[in-house]
Amino acid sequence: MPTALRPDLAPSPRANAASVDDCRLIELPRITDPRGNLTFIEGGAHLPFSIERVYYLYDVPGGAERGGHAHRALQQLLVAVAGSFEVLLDDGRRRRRVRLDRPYRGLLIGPMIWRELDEFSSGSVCLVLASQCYDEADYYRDHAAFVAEVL
Ligand code: T46
Repeated sequence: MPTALRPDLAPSPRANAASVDDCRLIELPRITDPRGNLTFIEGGAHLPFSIERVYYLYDVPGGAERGGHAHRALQQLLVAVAGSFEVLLDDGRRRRRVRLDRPYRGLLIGPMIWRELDEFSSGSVCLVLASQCYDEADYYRDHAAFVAEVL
């Protein structure tokens, strides 16, 4: 029997699991101007989702960490609209760190990716555009429970 047809080698149910490699940086439009620069984000044009919620993290004290959870369905775009911070991405198998430090660059994070935010610079602001309104039931706040779900 050809290998491709052997049922014991069929793709596992987790074959389409979310990967940290699916989290991508998006370059946003930049209108440069001597009066100051402008960047805009349109749901249909720049994001694979329509924007249902906007929130932002600010006045983050030095050494603080945010996040520490994954979402079942939520998609988000994170932008360092001021200053910089780092995002640790974790799909349960691999981890990757991304630094955000430009107001015209966003990080897209899909469902089932654990994220932790740290290394906030003084005065930094993390803008988040989200595909759904806040719903605590969408969160995995326990890392072991998240890993058990994705592996
Ligand atoms: C994420 C990172 C980047 C609300 O009531 N509405 C909201 O829209 C949000 C985001 C939070 N909250 C409440 C829930 C908690 O009582 O605000 C409190 C702090 O939320 P949390 O501890 O989840 O905040 P972060 O900064 O750790 O995480 C947030 C988002 O929850 C999360 O989706 O990816 O920012």
